[in-house]
Amino acid sequence: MQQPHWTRRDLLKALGLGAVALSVPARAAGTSKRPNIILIMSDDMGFSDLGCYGGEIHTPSLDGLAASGLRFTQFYNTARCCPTRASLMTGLYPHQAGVGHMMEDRGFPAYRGDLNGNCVTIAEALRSVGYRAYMTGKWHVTRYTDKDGPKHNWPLQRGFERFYGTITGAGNFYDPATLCRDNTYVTPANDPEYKPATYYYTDAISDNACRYIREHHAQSPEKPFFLYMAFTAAHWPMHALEKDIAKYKGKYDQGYDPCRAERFERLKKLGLIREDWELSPQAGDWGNVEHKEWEVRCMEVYAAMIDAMDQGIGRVVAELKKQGTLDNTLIFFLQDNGGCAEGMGRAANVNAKWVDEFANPGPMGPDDLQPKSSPPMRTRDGRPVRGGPTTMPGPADTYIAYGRNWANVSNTPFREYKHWVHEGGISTPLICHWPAGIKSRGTLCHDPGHLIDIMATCVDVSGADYPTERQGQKVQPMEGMSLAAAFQGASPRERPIFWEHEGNRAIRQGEWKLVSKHPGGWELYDLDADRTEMHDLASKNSDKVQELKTLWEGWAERCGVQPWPLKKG
Ligand SMILES: [Ca+2]
Repeated sequence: MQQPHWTRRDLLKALGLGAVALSVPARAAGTSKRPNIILIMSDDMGFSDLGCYGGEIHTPSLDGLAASGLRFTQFYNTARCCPTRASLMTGLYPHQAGVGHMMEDRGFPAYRGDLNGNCVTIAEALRSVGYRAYMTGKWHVTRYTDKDGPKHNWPLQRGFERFYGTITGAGNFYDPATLCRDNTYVTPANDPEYKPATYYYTDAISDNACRYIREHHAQSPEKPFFLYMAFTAAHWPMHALEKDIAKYKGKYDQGYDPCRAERFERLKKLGLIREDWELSPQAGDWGNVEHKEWEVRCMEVYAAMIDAMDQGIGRVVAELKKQGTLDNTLIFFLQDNGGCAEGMGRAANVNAKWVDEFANPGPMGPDDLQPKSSPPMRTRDGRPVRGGPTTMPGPADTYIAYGRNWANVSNTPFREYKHWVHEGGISTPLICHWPAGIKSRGTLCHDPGHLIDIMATCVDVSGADYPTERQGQKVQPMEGMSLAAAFQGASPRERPIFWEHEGNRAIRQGEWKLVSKHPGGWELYDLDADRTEMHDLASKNSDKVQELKTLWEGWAERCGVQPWPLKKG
């Protein structure tokens, strides 16, 4: 399926008007019932990992949703776990929700590491029209993780009726820290409600989601539901089941280059990128890799983690079919940030601290909560967790990231990684599937969109009244625009989109993007001509730099963005 060369200018011309938001009925024509909404997000994945985004990883469930749904080619997250989740849940920029950085209280209102009182979650917003809300997976929008501490920003206090997942980020997939059912911490060993033969967090997220769907249809079939599934795949550590890893044996033996080249060609063939964009520079030199077998294994496990997630999404889709509600369920899939270049567990000497110096107190009892989300730590049966290039990743007693060079493959064809706001850090697939409400199926939408648009879309298609007040406090207005126009094949209104994370800054308006990698200066790119950000036009177009810089500064001031590194607030 070869897509025609496209530019935003061409599309606007074709529509004959420039950009006007079309009026779209709040609910799908021909259906009186409000749609169920399932929002699925994965963790630390690159733009081209999924099959339907050019990847070689086996993702038939997501590919199937893409084939009968709509794929966005220029959708954006905020480059990091916590700010993305805060923005996604509230429809605000992360700083406006109080999560400008991660989960520490940095003193400034925009950096409290905890959702503030002036925002609502999608679950809270949809309550006005009778939705029941469920969540499985990673929450990561509150700094309060103590089991006896404040829980005002845990899922059940933020609009969800049931929750199974983790309050913090990262952790061992076989024994996640802060594992929680509703408001109570549990362990894989003592949870009476989930007893699989082998505990694996990705499966647990999918299985509990299927259960909530089943129970919803049994208990309140007349009501619509909102389900938020936040997978921790494929965030480090590289943990996957052997049956899934085995499928990728041999797939990555030739190293980074062929994999990147194949993805680049498939991206073009699928129409996801333009033929004339250049491929960003290669990060790693396979010839110089010392531990090739280990490096290959890292990517095999990464692929297996995504494969397992896709299998779980397949089970969720099957459950919806069984309940007869797939047609009027709007399913979103997206990723929270780009491929991750962090070096967790990759240094040759990590085991000196993780094993040799770690006082290992033996096995844990079934009720002992896993106290650690990263090493030094032990498995539930008392083995110290290991890393480094002599440890093959995958099992519970390993803790290793796949590293910068594979992240560069994941982010093909873009530059940079998680943390940065060049296209490799902030570009995500967005798959929307809704047979009753999406006219254009199997097609691509090239309009830029951002996480903030998900709240606006949920409010729009559900007919909800976005709250102006929550617990006596004023709620900030939504920042995003509904994607419902795009569901009908129309182009949404043009608007600027902004980023700031750890001093990395960007603004996108139309084809123009002004971006800076902290502590460097501004770079300017024409993304219609050069989305891989290879040709900096800043010195040739200082008027455009000034215009966009002024817009960015106005946004930063309005949202409480502080200079990086943060001073004490
Ligand atoms: Ca992440």
